[in-house]
Amino acid sequence: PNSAGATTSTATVSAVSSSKVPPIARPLAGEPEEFEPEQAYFATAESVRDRLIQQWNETYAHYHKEDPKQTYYLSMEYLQGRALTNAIGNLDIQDAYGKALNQLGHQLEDIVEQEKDAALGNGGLGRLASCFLDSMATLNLPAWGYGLRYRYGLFKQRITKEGQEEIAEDWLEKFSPWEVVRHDVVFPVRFFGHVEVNPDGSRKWVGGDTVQALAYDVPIPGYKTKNTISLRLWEARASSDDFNLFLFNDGQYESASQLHSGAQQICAVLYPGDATENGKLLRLKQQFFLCSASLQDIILRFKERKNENRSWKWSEFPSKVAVQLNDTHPTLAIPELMRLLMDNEGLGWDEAWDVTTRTVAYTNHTVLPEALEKWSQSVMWKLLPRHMEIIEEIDTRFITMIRTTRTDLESKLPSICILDNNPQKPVVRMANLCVVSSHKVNGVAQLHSDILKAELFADYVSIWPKKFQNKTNGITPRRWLRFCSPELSLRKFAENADFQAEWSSAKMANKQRLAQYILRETGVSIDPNSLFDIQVKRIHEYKRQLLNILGAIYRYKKLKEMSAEERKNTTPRTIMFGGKAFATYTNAKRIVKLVNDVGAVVNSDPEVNSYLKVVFVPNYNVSVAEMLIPGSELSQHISTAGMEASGTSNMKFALNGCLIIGTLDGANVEIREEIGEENFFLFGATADEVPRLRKERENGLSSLIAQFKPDPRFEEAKEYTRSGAFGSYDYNPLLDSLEGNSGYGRGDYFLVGHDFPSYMDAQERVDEAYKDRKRWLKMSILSTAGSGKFSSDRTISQYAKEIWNIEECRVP
Ligand code: 26R
Repeated sequence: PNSAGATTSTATVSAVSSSKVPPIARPLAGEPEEFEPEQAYFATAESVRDRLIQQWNETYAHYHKEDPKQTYYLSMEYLQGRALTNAIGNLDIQDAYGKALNQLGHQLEDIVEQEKDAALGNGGLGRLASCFLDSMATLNLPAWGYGLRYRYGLFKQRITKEGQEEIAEDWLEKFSPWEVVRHDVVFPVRFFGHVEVNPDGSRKWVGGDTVQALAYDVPIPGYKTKNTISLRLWEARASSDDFNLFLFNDGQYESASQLHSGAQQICAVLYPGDATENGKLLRLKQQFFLCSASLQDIILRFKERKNENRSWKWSEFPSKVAVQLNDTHPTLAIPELMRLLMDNEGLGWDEAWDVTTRTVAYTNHTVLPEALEKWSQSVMWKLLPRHMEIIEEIDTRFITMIRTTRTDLESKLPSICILDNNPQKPVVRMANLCVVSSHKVNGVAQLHSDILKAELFADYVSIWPKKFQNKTNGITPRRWLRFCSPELSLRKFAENADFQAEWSSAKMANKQRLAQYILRETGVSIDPNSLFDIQVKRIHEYKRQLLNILGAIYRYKKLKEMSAEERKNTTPRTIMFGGKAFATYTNAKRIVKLVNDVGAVVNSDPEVNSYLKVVFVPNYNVSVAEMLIPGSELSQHISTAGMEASGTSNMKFALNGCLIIGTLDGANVEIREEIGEENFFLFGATADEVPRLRKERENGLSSLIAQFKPDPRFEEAKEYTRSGAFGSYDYNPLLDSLEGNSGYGRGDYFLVGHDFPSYMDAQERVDEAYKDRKRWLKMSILSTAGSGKFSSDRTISQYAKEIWNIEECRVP
């Protein structure tokens, strides 16, 4: 880290004479007075970056001196969003920078919009990792984030007549001022090859292909502290000896550079499609690449520190190192740590296993069976032969332990052992490997952790009762309140009329800003006096955007049937949707199309469009969220109970004084507890009812006993859609997934039909509550006031204490 600031391409000049304003960096070409907004952004960013680098160096010098235990957070995803506002805010220098830019004829608010989002993640899990880094730095915890530097992040979403279109997101098109390439930090990572047995019986992985992992460091500033930690992102490079100069000079350009392009593929995109075998192999390579490079780095740092004080033992490793696995994606860290300890450092199995299991902990983020990773054994043997030997040995020893000490669990072995040897498709169950090898396993909300213990991991709980914990997710209040809604956070909460008026005008200012944004991005003009109702998250059937849009369709139909007089008694609403559908997820893409089609009809219907608008906000990402969330009054978190592990946008909305309509799922349960049940619009089946309800639906299908009786309002909304009210696109396949009486779907597996009536009733309660301004404002204030628990500072303090066993190490 001491060479962190080695090269910058800028000269720093004092933009103005006053010593109170900071120098804005000057790109080599151009005078500050003539900057276009983009140049002004890069110059400002570099000036801020230079400050961060200084704090960064101090932080690592201090860590080096104190040598505390450190946490290494391994994640395939980070959704950092923009960095400039956050850095300026955390450094607490917004006034000075605002002033400096003003003197050059710019507004800070406009300049920050020039920055492209770093979107190296999909959704909740990636954003959580980024919030965690912010909290680790703020709490002065010695910690690092490790990830991959994807050349293209999550695709950009464009909406056309066909629905969602995906476009490559070139976030590095110009360059990122927030990363520092570390040419001195390079590790080799091997793929394929074979295992050699040495005369002494020890084993070594040799042959195959080797690529180089090169580090790029991104500074993560804490809030109002000097501590600045690193997000280290690895990039894959071919080593220069792999370039065949002979072939190249012979005119065989492609063969000559084959290995180069092979290496470049590894970090080319986030989640390459895995429909093909090649795609699957590439994803596995990505995961191993992250794990191997990070662990080599961690071990090297440990040895360097230790060698300074002469004698030490490997058994001390877990007192200096905690590794946290963000879901199963970095599971290969487990066999890789075992391999490095045994094959490189000469430890025996027992000692290596002791070190590994005391070092690694695992967080589960989902119970959806399709998201529980299983890798083909044959692909693994080919790509990582030594790791497969180690995984087999872990499995064998686990099975032996059960057979000798827990005969009562023998019958469970087929589901709890690691290797699934089903001859049709032998796989490695990554979650099982994580549970067996970690000292702690946690879920991300109380309900989710309870479900893990009662269902998915129940048998393991009886083996290791103390291994399982809950760590309810959180969000950083810096990015998600203070820096995105400066007005709300400036006030202490209260309940008097003056305060309510201020509260209301702060919200109105945010709504107006949002309305302008919507007009600019979609051409739809929305009324800031209507109720702003928002659902933004990845498009997924379990998250039930379909429930929301069918509710909107029903509302539209009823408005059409009303007289002009009757309409005046309704609560005007603007329903906004945003989110990306995975490119190959057909039903999710149909939902995007339906929302857009409904919007097109409703918004241009002069009879009702002053009472209802339906808007799809394209390209939902972190910076769009920073615009939408502060302007929201109602948000929808309406997943089928038991299916959303936690949710984190629910926390961001509540923190911003937005009320929630939601099910008893994920962190909704705890949010409702904190802000009071009278301030939460609850509906729907509970998690424990879901299995029985699904059974009933199936019974209905085979016309047995307890039949499911569809709600007439639900039937009406579907029928209206099928009738072509929203255009000629064929919505039957999508709607049939809610029936279960066709070849499509799983018989309304997500219980949209079951929950529809109670959802509509809850929506009526929303409309009524909104008419009573005072009551609504009180509820809104109480939402913000009750959101304190969901700060990621609380979450991270708990990880630090209860899993990592690390302590603050504050830079003086
Ligand atoms: C490997 C592949 C199949 C894959 C599956 C699922 C890759 C990524 C995911 C994303 C998942 C694991 C995710 O984002 N989960 C979300 O994590 C959030 C943070 O804990 C939760 O709030 C949210 O409920 C959960 O869906």
